Amino acid sequence: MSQAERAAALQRIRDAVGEAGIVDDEASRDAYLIDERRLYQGAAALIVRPASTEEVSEVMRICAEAGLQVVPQGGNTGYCGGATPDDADRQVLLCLGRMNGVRAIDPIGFTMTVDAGLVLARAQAAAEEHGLLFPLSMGSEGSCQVGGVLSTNAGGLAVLRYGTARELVLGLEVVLPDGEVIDGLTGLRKDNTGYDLKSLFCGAEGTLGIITAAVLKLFPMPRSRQTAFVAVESADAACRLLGEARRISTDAVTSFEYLTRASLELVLHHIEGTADPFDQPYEHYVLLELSSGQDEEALRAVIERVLMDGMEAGSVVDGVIAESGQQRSKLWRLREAIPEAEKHNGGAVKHDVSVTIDRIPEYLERAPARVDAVTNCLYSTYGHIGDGNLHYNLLPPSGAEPEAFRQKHGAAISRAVHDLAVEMGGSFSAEHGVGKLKRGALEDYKSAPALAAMRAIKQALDPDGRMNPGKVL
Ligand code: 2HG
Ligand code: ZN
Repeated sequence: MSQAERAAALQRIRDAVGEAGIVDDEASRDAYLIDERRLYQGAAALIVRPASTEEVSEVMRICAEAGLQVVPQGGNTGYCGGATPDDADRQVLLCLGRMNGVRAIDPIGFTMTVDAGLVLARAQAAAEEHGLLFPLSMGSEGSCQVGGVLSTNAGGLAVLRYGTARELVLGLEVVLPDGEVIDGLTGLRKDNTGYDLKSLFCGAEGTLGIITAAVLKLFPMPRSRQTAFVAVESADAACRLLGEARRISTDAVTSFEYLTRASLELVLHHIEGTADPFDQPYEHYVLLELSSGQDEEALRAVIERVLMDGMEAGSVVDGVIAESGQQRSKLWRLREAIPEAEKHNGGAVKHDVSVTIDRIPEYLERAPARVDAVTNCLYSTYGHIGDGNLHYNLLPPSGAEPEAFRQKHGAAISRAVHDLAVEMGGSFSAEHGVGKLKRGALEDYKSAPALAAMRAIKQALDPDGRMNPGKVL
């Protein structure tokens, strides 16, 4: 394809979406071209923001004819550079943010049909207006978009109870690389007719097609919620407490987050308005949240019982139960602000590993020796241990320059952290996906037959390799 032909195709895209659908202004372009963690400076021939599925389809058709590559992008909050284009001549960055409507809510079937560019917090609010719950929840919910969280199969803070993004989808509308549209916007709970295409596009990170709309599962809004911040005797005690909390509450545990003293200290040091809930330091903490259809008083009795039993068993050493919505937010802030605190501290070499829940203590016991064999680090360890998911983040020792530390040791540290997770039957990426950052790891750790199957699927749906090239595979 000649320069002139490419320019003509780009002009056709401009005509298809109109002026409002193009980001030309230099100052605005970086918000799309640089990723959330500022790991990559991207480049694109055009940044396009279509307003409808028809426009997405038209853009895809033009790109297919002209051999242009397409990188889809939601709220640009991903951790692995999966939505950052890297070719100023051949790549079109396609952002879904203008497609942000709620198409329908079905209060009988408990479903909601939304455009892919709807911000997650708005999806939650739309469900709430009908007294219903869309439970996917994460730190970035004020800016990440439904299409992005589905494409990356994001996790977050309530996976233990409601599952990851993939598990919250009933149907998808997807535009394929050639512009054809799969209209799978069904609210059917049962449809056992062959390959589960929606599950394929969830987690594909835009390498197979573009999710333009989804039918999401909704749930009854819990009548009560109880939150406790608990000091536990060890990571092993945290895991035992999880089992007990699930048993005692008959599965009312919505979130079960683990954090170490080092992570809490980062928050207390860097985040204004935070305070230690206890009058003495402990090494291990859990943030536990229950929600149910019982009234507040009944659920309060349940969480008290969980804590009391834990104290008697020796796993809980201290605890505070939120007395108000405000106190609940304060306790959550201690957990949710850890990534922000790490950033203020100069950043971290971040990880997102998983093992089965029963092996979390073993992972935590074995990992430091692996990391220390690479270099001396500070540890910020926390995560969704109710899902067996740890953010095993390593910071430079005090006095070391963060960027130099990352450059010199980042790759070897990550290898050590990932090797151990995979050796223990776990994953090198539990909830953040693969993108560009962990493409090498996928190659290293996935089995040859699994990789071959993934490549065959990619080849079948995107034979020219034009969808989000250089990501995942
Ligand atoms: C979280 O659980 C996010 O807070 C971010 O997944 C983790 O910044 C991180 O390492
Ligand atoms: Zn996380």
